[in-house]
Parts: sequence; structure tokens; C-alpha cells
Amino acid sequence: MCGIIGIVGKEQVADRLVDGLRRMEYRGYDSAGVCTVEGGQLIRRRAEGKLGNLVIELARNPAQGLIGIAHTRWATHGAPTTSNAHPHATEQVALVHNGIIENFKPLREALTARGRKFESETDTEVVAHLVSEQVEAGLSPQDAVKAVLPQLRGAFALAIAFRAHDDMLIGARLGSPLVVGYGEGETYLGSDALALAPLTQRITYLEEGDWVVITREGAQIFDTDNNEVTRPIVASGATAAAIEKGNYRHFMQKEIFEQPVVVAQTLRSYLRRVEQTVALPQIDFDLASINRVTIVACGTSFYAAMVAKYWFEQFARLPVDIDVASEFRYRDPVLEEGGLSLFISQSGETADTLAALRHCKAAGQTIAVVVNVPTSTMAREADLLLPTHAGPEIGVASTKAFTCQLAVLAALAAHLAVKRGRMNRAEEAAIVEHLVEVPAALNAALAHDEEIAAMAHLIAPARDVLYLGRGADYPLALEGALKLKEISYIHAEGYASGEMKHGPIALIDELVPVIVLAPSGPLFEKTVSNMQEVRARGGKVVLISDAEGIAEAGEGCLATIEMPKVHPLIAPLVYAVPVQLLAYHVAVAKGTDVDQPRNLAKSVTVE
Ligand code: HGA
Repeated sequence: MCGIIGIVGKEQVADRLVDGLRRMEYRGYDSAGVCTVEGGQLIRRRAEGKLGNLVIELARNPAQGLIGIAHTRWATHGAPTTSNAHPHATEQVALVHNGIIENFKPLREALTARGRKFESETDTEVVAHLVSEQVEAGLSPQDAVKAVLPQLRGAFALAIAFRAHDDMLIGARLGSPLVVGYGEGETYLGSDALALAPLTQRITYLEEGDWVVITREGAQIFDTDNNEVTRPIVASGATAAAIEKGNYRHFMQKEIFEQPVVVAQTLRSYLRRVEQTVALPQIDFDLASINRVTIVACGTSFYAAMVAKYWFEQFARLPVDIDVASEFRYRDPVLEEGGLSLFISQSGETADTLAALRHCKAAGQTIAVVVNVPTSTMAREADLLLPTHAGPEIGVASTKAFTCQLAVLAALAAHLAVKRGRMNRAEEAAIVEHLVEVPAALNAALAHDEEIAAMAHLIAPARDVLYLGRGADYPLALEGALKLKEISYIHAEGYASGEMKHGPIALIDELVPVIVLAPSGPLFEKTVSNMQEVRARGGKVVLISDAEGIAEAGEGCLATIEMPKVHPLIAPLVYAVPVQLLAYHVAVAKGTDVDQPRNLAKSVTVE
């Protein structure tokens, strides 16, 4: 959320700043802005809405300069208007911010009382005024920033430009990510390595509380106590190639179709095919000694956690608690000694999940993370890093990251089971075989794309949709409902199918389509009974099942979607595909912005 970039360059920067924003647009698209420094002037250009509007504004009013900062916004404080767009500026200072300044109100009141005039409703603008006050009082930019940072509560990644200094920028981070990039006679700041990928592969990840002065010669980094520190320079590995949609209409569609390949890629690093065993990265603690697992995540990653709970309990007989990250810390959870805390996040930067991770670390838990960005903050703070290999996920609605998370979690469940003596060699080999089948099963599920596209018009006019599932397919019902809400704006709810009769069945009528996820198997008959309860009340059912399930219960349904017959372990991965495709095609039928749905953004770096 909110992407920031800064360049101290030897050539013009405006176009390169915009290119950096383009690579971060998935983080927010409420507004965008740049500010360059030239001839003792701050040259600021901002535009409401998508980045294209800023490009038009810059074509009309170019911003010259060899140094500048830029921002793409996901609004937290203040409407998505031009006046709330970053950079926020005074006569002396301009800055961009990712995060929330939680104490902005008292700061703003105090600044107003001192005669400062505000032009936006944002929390961010107070920082511009605070730094400006110090500069106007005669402090150097470094001393000004040093004086202001301790006054800020909340989370921030900042890039600050100074009217009178066309050779340096200052960056700072607390809670939100910020990297420094090193070029040839140029230095950069960015929210992530991907933003800087065309400029440099040489990156320093700033640590919590760090602030940095960048010049053409390099970077000087200071910690929270203002001691100069050295942080390692690493190769970012982020690809400089433009992130393209290829032949697909949307990133989401491309990412749905990438799943067989990226899940195979992910599984390859967790399975030993020849030995038929599950292999985890080397760790220096004994997984057999783990007595309890706490899994914390948000959104789609939380539904992956729900599936994992079924697997960890079933295979490893390990007690598992799962929690939504934004709630976790506030209920003061009981964390027993010897526990493993597992965090799941596509970006590895999700603010709520990161705060929960730090809470557990402080409580002495062993920390494991399943993340798609191996250089992310969570990856760096974990004892056990379990990367997914989904590649960059650009569509705001998560798809391939989810199935890759499930692949890793299934392997982890089997590994824990083996370590705890709950799974013998033959059972482990059988699990490996089932997992190896996943990519082919995903391909078979994707083969129903056209059929799902054709039936999407049955769902598109609905105002409400229900999704039902049982066992490990219940989280998939929740995920299906979330996908539909996110990109088609249709109200949808997921329910454990047995829960219907305890309330939501009151909603059923002929206008509420009910999507039932029911692979044939041990839970099939019970789910079908719940489906009949819906049908008996005039409900219109879309049954997603395999050939056997459809033969048994498909008659009289509004539509059926046939999945390959798979082992129950891998059903959640396979059944993710039809719910993703259904949401996608309904959104396309409704003409919504699939890749950049309203009010949302990716990489949620605010709490
Ligand atoms: N609070 C600032 C920045 C928002 C942000 O970082 N979102 O992820 C604003 O509302 O502009």
C-alpha cells in the first residue's frame, strides 16, 4: 500500500520516477504525484486517480530535475483527491509517506496553534510541517529529521526532499518497508526492490528505526539512536523486465493460469521426488519438540491458514490455533513455551501480520513464515523461512500466491507429521505422490474456463451470493466469497454448509445463487443434504464437484462445474481454481476493474 520512490540522479528523474510508480501501482491507485528539486525550487505535480492522470499532468507541466521523490497512494486519511495526494510540501520541504502517523491530531493542533496552514486532510502533512519548522529555524536537513522522527508515532516510510539541497534526499522507516538502491553515481530509495529493479540490483534493506541520507556518492545510514551503522548490500534478484500481461486481458487472469507452473515450482523445492520424502529448508531447531502451532494471517492468506489447521491436526495431530492478524495481539493470546508461530503473507510486509509476528517473537515463540518475497521484512525476522515461488503477483485479488501457500503448508503438515512420528515412510510417499499430481489437476480445472465464463452471466445480476463447503473445503467457500466481493462488488458470504440451518438459510430465495463446493468423498453426502435444504426453499444451486458427485447430485442444479477427481488432501488447491475463475468472469461480465478494484490495494502496510 502506498508506494514511494526517490532518486538522487545524474540524469533527469521525472520519467524514471513514474516508471518506478508504475511498478508499484498495485500498492495503491487513489492518486499519484512527483516532486523534483531544481534551481532552488520544489517542482510538484500531482493527480487524482490512476497513474495515467499524473502522466498527462506531467506532459502538460513537465518537472525538470536530477533529484526527486514520487508516490502512489492508497488513502487512509483524507479522500482520494489531488489536494490529499503526496508529495506534501511546504516552501522548504516535500515528502512522500507510506504508513499512518497515529498521533497526527495533536501534532496538527500544535502546528496550527503555531500558525502553520494545512492544505490537506492527511496525517502525512504534519511531518512536512514539522521538518519544515526545523529547517526554517536554521537546522540542517539531517538535524531537522533527527529532531522530528522521535515525535512520530505509528508507522512510516518517508522520502524527504529539501528546496535548498539538490544533491540529497533523506529516508526513514519504522513499521513500513524502505530500501536503498545503489547505482553508478546515483542513489535511490524505494518501497521495495521491484520498484528499483530497472535502476539497480544492489540493495540495502533498512532496519526498523533506521534513517538514511542519500547522495550521488552513496548512503549514510543511522539507527534509532542516531548512531551511524553499516547495513549489508545485497543483490535484489528482482526482475527488471517490465511486468506484462502477455496475451491475457488482466493480470488476475494471467496469474490464475500460471498456477500449474508456479505451484509445481514451489513444490519442487519441498519434495524429493526420488526419495519420495518432504524436505524443508535447514533449520537449527527441532520441529519434533513443537507442541502447539499458532497461525496468523489476513484475508486470503488467513483462508490458507484455515486449510492448514485441518491438515496439521489431521496429519501431525498438533493442536493449531488460527487468528486474523488484526485481532491477534489485542486479545492477548496465551502462547505456551515450545510453540511454533506461523505467519502467512504474500508480500511479507503485511503490517498486521508483522506486528503479530513481533508479538510472538517477544513472547519467545519459534517463528516460521510462508511468504512470496524472500527478502521481505517477515522473511528476515523469521527463524524458519518457507518461501512460495509464485513470482510477482500484481492482480490485487490474490490467486496464485494462495495455491502456492497451500502447497507449502501441505508439505509442512506432512513434515511435522513425520517428525512427530505420526506418519510412516509409506504414508509420506503417498502424500508426496498426491502433491505431485497437483499441477496436472490444476490444468484439468483450468480447462473449464470457457464453461465458467459462459455461466458467469447467471451470477452477474445477483445482489447476494452464498458459498458453502465442508471440512477443508469450507475455507474455500470463504475464499470464493471473498474473491467475488473483491472484484465484482457482489455481496457474498461463505458458510460451513452445516451452519446454514442455524441462520443464513433464512436468506435463501430464487434470487440468491448458492455455490456448493463438494468433492465426492467422506463429507459429500452431508454437504449434499445441506444443498437439498437450499433447493427445497427455491434456492438456485451451482454445484462444483467431480464427475461422480455431479452424477449423484447435479440434477436440478442451476449449473454444475466438473473438477477432476482428486485426493481430499489436494482438493482445496484444485477447487481454488473454479472459485477464482467464477469471480473473474463475473467481474468481467459486470465490467469492473478486475486488477485494480475500488478501495483496495495490495501489500497492506498499514494496520
Ligand atoms: N496515511 C497516508 C499514507 C497512506 C498509506 O501509506 N497507505 O498504505 C495517506 O492517507 O495519504
